[in-house]
Amino acid sequence: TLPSGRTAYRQLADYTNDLASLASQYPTKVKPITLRNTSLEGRAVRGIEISRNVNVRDGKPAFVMMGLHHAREWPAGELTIEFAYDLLKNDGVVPRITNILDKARVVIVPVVNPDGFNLSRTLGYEMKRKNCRITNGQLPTPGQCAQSANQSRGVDPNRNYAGFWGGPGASTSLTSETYRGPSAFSEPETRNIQALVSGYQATTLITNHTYSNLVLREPGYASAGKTPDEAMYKALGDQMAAQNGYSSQYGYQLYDTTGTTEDWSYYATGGLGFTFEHGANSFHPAFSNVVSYYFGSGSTAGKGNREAFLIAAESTINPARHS
Ligand code: 0X9
Ligand code: ZN
Repeated sequence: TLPSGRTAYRQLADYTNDLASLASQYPTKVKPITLRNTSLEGRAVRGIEISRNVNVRDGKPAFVMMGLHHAREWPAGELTIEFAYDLLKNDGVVPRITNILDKARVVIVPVVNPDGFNLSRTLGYEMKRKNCRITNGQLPTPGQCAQSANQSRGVDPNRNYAGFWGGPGASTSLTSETYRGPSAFSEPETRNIQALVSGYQATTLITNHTYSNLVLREPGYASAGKTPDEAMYKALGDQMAAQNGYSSQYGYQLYDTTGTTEDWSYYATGGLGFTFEHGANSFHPAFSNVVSYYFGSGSTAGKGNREAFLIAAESTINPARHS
């Protein structure tokens, strides 16, 4: 059973309610966060910060975990919020978790792209990937995003960051699934994460996606070359992959991209950013798969992403020990 006890995919309102109820249930350990910008359709983008005495500004290092840049990748949001439940349920029970709350801050944003997710999860266009940009520089009118003529429009939030923006592996066409947008950080979703990751000075981040069973690190674009932190970056990726059973590799080994989350975050902040691609072959398989992704199954039984996420959180406390 998942830490929250859920047995079906959440809708957007479930994420909103669950974040709010965690904040009211654990007022000294959970601080609600509203990101800087509303979405194009006017939705708040919400998260929580988790730590011991969370309302004290003590400068503990931060691990940021996000889900649902891509609307159809439903397990990405589930795994992100389940880790929050796990930390809060097992603080004081599991010593590793107690230690994480003592020494670090964990920042959880399960739904980066609420407009796209709402369309995919609730309004019937399940394969929606991008945001709800219909015309560059303009807000969509109500209902416009759901119209069939517009479903293929939108900016890919994972091509809109300012890391190598404008390079290969991203499109200039509004109807392409990898449309980069008219300029870097043109979209509220990416500006939100820019402000969040910069504000927390996140030393490690995971952006959850589906699918392909991968732990991806920089470079996302082969010509960028290895990072100066390659030894530490690889060691951390490999340790996490040893737990969830995925392949630990460079982003570009999947394919070249530019403007993805960690293409920006690593080079802008020096924090170690990873894209996790969960699952073998489906963007949102039956919900029971989420349980396996979280706790492992088969050769990874008892391990899984839970253990990988714990390692990521612990890495903020002492990154150097991973080298
Ligand atoms: O293309 C993406 O944005 C990610 N895959 S997905 O199927 N979830 O859309 C992968 C991006 C990872 N980075 C690189 N491949 N460079
Ligand atoms: Zn994705």
